[in-house]
Amino acid sequence: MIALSKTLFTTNGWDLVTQTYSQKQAITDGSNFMIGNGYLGYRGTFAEDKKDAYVGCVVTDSWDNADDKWEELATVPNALYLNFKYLDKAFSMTGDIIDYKRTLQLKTGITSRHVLTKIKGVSFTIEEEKFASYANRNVVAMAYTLTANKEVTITVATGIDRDIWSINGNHFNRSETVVVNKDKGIVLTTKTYGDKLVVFEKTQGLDEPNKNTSEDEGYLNTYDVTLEADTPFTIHKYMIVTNSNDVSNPLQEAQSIYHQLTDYNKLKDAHIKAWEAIWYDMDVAIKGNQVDQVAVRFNLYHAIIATPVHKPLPIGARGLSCQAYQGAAFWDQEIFNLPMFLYTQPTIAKQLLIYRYHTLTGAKKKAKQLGFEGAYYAWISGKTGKELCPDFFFKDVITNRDIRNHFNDWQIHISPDIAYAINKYVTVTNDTQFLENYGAEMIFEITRFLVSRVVFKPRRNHYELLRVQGPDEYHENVDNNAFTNYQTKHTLEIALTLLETLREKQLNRIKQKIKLSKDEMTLWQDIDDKLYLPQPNLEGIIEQFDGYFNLESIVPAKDITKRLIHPQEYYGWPNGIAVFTQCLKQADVIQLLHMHPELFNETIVQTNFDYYEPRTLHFSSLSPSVY
Ligand code: IFM
Repeated sequence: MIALSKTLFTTNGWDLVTQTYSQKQAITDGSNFMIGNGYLGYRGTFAEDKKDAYVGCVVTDSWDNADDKWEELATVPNALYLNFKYLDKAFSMTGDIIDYKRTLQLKTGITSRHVLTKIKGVSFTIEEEKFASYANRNVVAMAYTLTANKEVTITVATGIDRDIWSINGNHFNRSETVVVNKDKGIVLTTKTYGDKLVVFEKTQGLDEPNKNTSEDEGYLNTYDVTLEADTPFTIHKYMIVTNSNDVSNPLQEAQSIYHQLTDYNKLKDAHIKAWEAIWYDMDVAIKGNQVDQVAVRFNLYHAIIATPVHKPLPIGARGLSCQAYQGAAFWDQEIFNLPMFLYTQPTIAKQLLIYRYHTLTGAKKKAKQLGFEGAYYAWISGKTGKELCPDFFFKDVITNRDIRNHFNDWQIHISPDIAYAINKYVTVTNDTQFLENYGAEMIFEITRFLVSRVVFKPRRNHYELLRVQGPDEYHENVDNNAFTNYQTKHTLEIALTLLETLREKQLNRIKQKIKLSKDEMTLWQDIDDKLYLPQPNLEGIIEQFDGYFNLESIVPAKDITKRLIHPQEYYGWPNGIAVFTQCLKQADVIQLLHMHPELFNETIVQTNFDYYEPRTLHFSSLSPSVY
């Protein structure tokens, strides 16, 4: 066993193993050990777990606003709930546990648990296995095998647990129950958009229930089961999820899947084959260091299961692991997720960009609302591209007052970041059809936005970008953030090159469609010629934004934490402890140098790395990988 952390191990560079159980770890374990298939994400929880263990199945394309503030993906009732009682004592992980091992096989996307426990003098072994099917993405399957060391009769309770984890409240207005054989289905209607989500259970291996409970009792059936001594007894359960955003009749679809599900092992074999094909394209093999190996595969695994492939939808910044970050796309999607697909499964990269094309109308609306032209993409983008980032989301924990952050209207680099990704996609794939049908139009609209956003400074005879927020989110309302300015220049150059290189007929069609005038294009050239680009100073350091060098330097950056009055204080705008210092939240100038290796030589890169790294707090998981 090779240790990955104090409690996590690997044996073979593929499996993530723990033998430590702690309720305090429920949030982290639930995310680390989760399963998913891009259609849904099922948290790493156990069959008997309830809401307090953060049980949740997050479903794509189910955005709903439960509390008038956070539009987020819904979590649906848990159709894999199952537990047993012996002599009225229910099994629990907090009971007498003699042996425990939990595994996530990154190779197959199958998670399992082995437990040996004693209840009232009888030893029970539980083998539980689950996977979010890649053969049928509407299905999560579970095999639950119980063995007792003597003949006993137990009571099994299983069904659909409605009381699930949802961070910002209940997302469903109505629900109705459907019964098929001894199993149940629920048709749920979301509050904001009235979407219908259907959740069905299918149970195999149990006879007739002795109690078929009502909706109010939580949709659970109970069964009396006699276990023969030392003889494994297996129950198969399937959770089926359908959505009216995918099919016109989600109930009919769920029922049809219900009837198709006959053989657990067949479904599992097809699932394993699908993962074999994924890894064939995407695995990164590292010789020697098994910790790095499993870390890379762990990251790939989570990025893969987070990515919807059934239709153009965003990759949530936290994938489908929970509702935090609203199941929505940030710049993470283009800059951090897309490249791994670009070089391995370019059709997925393309679909992510087509998703951005579908949100172009939303981006144009946002630009207009803020007084600009073209396409200003949502900082937090759901299905339609409407800005999902609320004005207020942090609290000043000392005054208890809401903080007005400006992620939604000042973090403008999201738009050129999308142009950057489009250009990269086309450069790598040479997919001119995509460029002509979608890419060029997006790039032109993004350029229009940037052009309407720059400010001309006559005495300096150049254009600047004022009042922005770069990747370092602790410094809002800054001028000429180097990252943003260079990304803007890059977009202008892509747009100007397209004007030269697109096939004439196609270019004219796009120009007509978006009413692109000659004057506009002349202005693009002028801005490209005269956009202010911060240059390395005499020591070779690029200033992150105007005035950054005048701020207090704290090295190492972590020393700043000593200034906290309250452990949960927000570090950034308008008055947090980082604002008047050089402490960065995450890679910013280094982000620029990472994305544009053509701009500066290695000495400049090294000099900036040495300067900025000690000043960086790495308080975003996007930061260490870039450094
Ligand atoms: O997009 C990131 C941002 O750069 C840092 N805060 C979290 C966001 C979502 O991951």
